[in-house]
Amino acid sequence: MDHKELPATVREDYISEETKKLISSLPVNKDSQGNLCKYQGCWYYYNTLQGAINFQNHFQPQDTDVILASFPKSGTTWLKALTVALLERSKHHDDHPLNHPLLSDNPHAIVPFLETKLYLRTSTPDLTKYSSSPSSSARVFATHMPLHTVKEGLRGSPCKIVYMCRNAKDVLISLWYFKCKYQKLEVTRSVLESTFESFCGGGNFYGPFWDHVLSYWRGSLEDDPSRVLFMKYEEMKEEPCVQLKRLAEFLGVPFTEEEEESGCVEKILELCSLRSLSDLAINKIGKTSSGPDYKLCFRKGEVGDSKNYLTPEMEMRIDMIIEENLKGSGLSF
Ligand code: PAP
Repeated sequence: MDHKELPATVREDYISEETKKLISSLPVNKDSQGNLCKYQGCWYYYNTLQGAINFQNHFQPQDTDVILASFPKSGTTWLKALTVALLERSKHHDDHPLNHPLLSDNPHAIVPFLETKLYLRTSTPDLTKYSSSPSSSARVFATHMPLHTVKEGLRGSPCKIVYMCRNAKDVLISLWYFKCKYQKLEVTRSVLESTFESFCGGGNFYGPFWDHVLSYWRGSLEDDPSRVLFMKYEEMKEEPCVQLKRLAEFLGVPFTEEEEESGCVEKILELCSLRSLSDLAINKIGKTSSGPDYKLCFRKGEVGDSKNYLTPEMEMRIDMIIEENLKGSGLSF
């Protein structure tokens, strides 16, 4: 990819003098797209670091805010869609199904990322249009930053945070595919191998994966459990109704008996399914102003797809790294 074509998140043209000074004191690293530095235990491209710092210094939380967090390729798009559908459902009964925001916009456009979208270029973004609906006061934002970094921007506000995690091997394969498609590279074993090495070394964008996951896992145990909800992609696939109800309760919008009887849980799951979302015109042809085509958000969405690509040696190595790093935490995949 030509440098001029690099996504804004990867470039280095928004960083302030202060951030440049900070970067000069941080560990640095490089990948095929650009330079990274390690800030508060997590690797960022420089513009994205600026976005994270802008967020930390200037975000004004509201107690009703909802933050959707994840490591990239862990089910963020799905979590955004489900959350929007849950919070919007009172406004979208069967008589107005076509008005639903998910039918005309991509989940990433409805729920923006804090550090890579809202705060990337500015410390004073206009957040007024991000309420989940005009009648509801909940604003919904997303992030790939680890919990301790997010918390600095929340300044003690009791916002609700939902984390979606996914097993490392499927995340890796999803990253590989996305990287090839987004950078218009051929999907080759050699790109897989370099993505694998960088993932296992922990020096990849937002890595190390295990520290990211652990920040939220520990937060969900140590903080007030009504504050951080830890969800797993695999559990969402395995028992979607149970997990959707869990999410609804956590967000303070539990399903009523009447809703359950009328099939509302199943309708939301259907609306937010990979098949339904990827079939919509907006997701087939739309794209963000600076980001990838929306169609790249959707691939297979399967659990265990990594088996089709990783050699037994690769699997063993990644399993060992994850096991070693999660040891004693009580978290397993
Ligand atoms: P992001 O980090 O770019 O936001 P994210 O949405 O977290 O990506 O993850 C993309 C993965 O979620 C893809 O997985 P795959 O490559 O293994 O197929 C994508 O297919 C999957 N995905 C997207 N939407 C859904 C959905 N509605 N239901 C289930 N999985 C989904």
